[in-house]
Amino acid sequence: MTGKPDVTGFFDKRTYSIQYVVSDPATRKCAVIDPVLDFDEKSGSTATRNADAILDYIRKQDLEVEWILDTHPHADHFSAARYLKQKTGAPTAIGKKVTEVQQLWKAIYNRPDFPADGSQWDRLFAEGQTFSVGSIPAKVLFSPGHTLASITYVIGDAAFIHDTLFMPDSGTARADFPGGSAARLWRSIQEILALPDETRLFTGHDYQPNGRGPLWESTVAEQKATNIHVAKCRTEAEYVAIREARDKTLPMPKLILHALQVNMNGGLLPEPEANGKRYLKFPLDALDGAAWE
Ligand SMILES: N[C@@H](CCC(=O)N[C@@H](CS)C(=O)NCC(=O)O)C(=O)O
Ligand SMILES: [Fe+2]
Repeated sequence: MTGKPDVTGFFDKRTYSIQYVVSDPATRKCAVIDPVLDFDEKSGSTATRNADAILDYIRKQDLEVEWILDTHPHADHFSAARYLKQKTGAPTAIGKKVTEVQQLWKAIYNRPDFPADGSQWDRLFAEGQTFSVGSIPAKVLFSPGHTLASITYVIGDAAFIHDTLFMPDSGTARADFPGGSAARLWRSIQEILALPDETRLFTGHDYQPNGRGPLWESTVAEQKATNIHVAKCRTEAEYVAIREARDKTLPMPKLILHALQVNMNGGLLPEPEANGKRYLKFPLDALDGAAWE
């Protein structure tokens, strides 16, 4: 048994997202984390370029997909979990609290019949739940704050922390989406920073501060020493003040209203109407107080 998975990141330039293939060299089993389904909001076109590149890599590396995992219901892109399930037959999973996010958003979209029960995924992970990727032990930590349902996957010596900490020069994720909380994000970050210093941390976005090339891997020790939002904060109150002030200046992600209706449905696009076309639904004046571009 090895506790050190191979980790390959796939950077999506359109959304600054990092998608991961995490594999066990001993058994060639792998998990895919946070795959992106491409979407162009200007033309309404969808595509599977990112997901197909991941499938291509998996084929070339002779890997077998054991899990398709999401860290949280994303607000800036569609999840390709359903597409990858259809292609590989592997089970999809997300954190159990996704049902609370579904409750919130079914009200925002006024969809009283939407089943907010998590039945759109094969597995809903509870806090502390264990599973494995091949022979590598994996564990789920609840990491709410950015969203209510956010989780961290600790797989061997690697933690997939998505939108909690970004790279040290980029700080931390925002906490102002419906159900978000800066104080809870601070506590989730402290839990991640309590992992062993050498733990490899893989983030979910890299917004490339100062135009540098994309980066996504750090360690607990590096984050503790140099993360621009965390290293200088002594207390939760200090962090919350910095986070909330910054969040007030951030416009909503350009795809938040597109993405949540798809992602609360496990990445399944709306069913086509009688003419064979799919349609999205947009609430107006539903996200009060958001900064304008
Ligand atoms: N400009 C991006 C913003 C995306 C965004 O808000 N990303 C979230 C993660 S889903 C975040 O935490 N951003 C932190 C920041 O922009 O400082 C978009 O429109 O998609
Ligand atoms: Fe996010």
